[in-house]
Amino acid sequence: MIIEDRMPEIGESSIREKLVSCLRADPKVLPSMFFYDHEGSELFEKITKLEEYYPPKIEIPLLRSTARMLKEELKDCDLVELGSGDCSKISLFLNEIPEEIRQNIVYYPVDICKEAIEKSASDLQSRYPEMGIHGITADFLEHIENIPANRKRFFCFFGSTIGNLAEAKAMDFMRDLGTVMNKGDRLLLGVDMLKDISIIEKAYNDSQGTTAEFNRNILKVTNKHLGTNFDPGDFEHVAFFNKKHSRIEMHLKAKKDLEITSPLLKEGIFFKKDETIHTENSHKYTSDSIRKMADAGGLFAENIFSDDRNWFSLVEMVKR
Ligand code: AVJ
Repeated sequence: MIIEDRMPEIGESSIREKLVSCLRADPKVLPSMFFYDHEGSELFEKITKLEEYYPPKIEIPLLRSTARMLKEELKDCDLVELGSGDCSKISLFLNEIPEEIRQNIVYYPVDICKEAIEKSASDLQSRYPEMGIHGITADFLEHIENIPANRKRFFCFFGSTIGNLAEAKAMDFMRDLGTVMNKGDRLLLGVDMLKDISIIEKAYNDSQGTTAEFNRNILKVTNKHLGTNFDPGDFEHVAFFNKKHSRIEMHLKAKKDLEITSPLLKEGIFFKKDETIHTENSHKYTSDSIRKMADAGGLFAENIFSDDRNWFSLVEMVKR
């Protein structure tokens, strides 16, 4: 097992600069990557278990059935997972792959979080001693070319994480990925599909308030980095479907006029009552928008594996 660090050191000062410019923008935003500190990751874990949050409930059985369909494609390849996290999804997938095939796979988990890679790669190695593992810490959204290319590659990007990217950014990402892929390389992309809007909105407005807590946690993360005095209780969780962009938007809405201060900032950050911070987009796809993404990467959507209601899809794309 190899673990390789390809993360250029991102300094705390550039994180602060980023956060300040987002909070001084009009309208205010916070990048959704800041949800995931330790507490945020635990809250997201809790979300995945909620009754209303349907995506993992469909993606998990779909991963199993799709793996059984794709095992021939996995022969003698480098299996590269973007945003591998705790590797729980790939292990569902690998479980369905015969050991003779696993023997000749090298699995490359790629994640921004070094601790996640180290822990999950060694867990996985003990479950699948016959398989090669080469973990890489990298921000694949910024530096996809940091992933080594040796053999035929099979990329996986699960969880509809691509849905966090606005349309233009998703197209950029697909183009960059398409550029590093060689002819015949494949991508299996998890996407949450457009469906009855009330079902989508419920998934982001759960009755226990876990998504609200997850949303507000971004303010605590901001406080840690920026020394600000955000009180999460001063903000209301708002999540709604934006039809024009086919996405759920999450916002935090100020309950009253506020001035946020920090010893690190010369000037305060001001909120009018009802002013919002846009914290996340989660796009919902159709076969048309899937095709557009494939086109952007010079890829062909060869198979769309879905559940019977077509709520979530694993799209198999091939580089032309
Ligand atoms: C992890 C990005 C797929 O967009 O559904 C869950 C994050 N946000 N509830 C999503 C999330 C609110 C999630 N992704």
